[in-house]
Amino acid sequence: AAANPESAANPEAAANPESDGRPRDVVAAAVIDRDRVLLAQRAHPAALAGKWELPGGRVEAGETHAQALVREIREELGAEVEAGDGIGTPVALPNGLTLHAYRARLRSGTPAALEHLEMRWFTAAELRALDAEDVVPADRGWIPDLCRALEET
Ligand code: DCP
Repeated sequence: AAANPESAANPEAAANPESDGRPRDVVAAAVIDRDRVLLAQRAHPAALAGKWELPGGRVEAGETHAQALVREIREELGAEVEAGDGIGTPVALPNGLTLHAYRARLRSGTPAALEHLEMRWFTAAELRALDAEDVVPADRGWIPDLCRALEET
C-alpha cells in the first residue's frame, strides 16, 4: 500500500480498501480432489489467525477472477490449478471487499502451506464436524455448498 500512487491523491486510501483504486474483489479457491477439498489455516491478521479458509486473495487490476485464483494458489500453495465454476454465494466483507469462491482442480505440483499455518484435505464429513468458530467468518456459509460439491456423483 505504501507504493500505491493513489495514496498520495487520496489520503483515505491507506486505511480504506474501498477507496484505494484497486479492484474490490477477493477470490478464494475450492480445490477439490475426488472426495476432498483443501482448506488452509490463516496466519494473519490476529483475529483470523488459526482459522480455516478457502485459500485466495485480492484480484489485481487487469486480472480476471480466474487469473487471480491461479496466481494466488501458485503464491500461497506452490501448485498450479485450473479455475472452474463459482461455488456458493459471494460474501460482502466488513472492509468493503467482496469475496467470491470458485471450484478449482489441481493441474500440477503438490500443494503446501507456504503462507498459511497449515493446510489439510477435508471430506464432507470432516467439514461438517468443524467447529464454526474455527472457520473464517466469511467462509462459514459455504460449508454446505462445499459438502454438496463433494458428495455429488
Ligand atoms: N478473505 C476471507 N476468506 C477467504 C479469503 C480471504 O475472508 N477465503 C478475506 C480476508 C481479507 C481479504 O479477504 O479481509 C483479503 O484476503 P487476503 O489477505 O488473504 O488477500 P491478499 O493477501 O491478496 O490481500 P492484500 O493484497 O491486501 O495483502
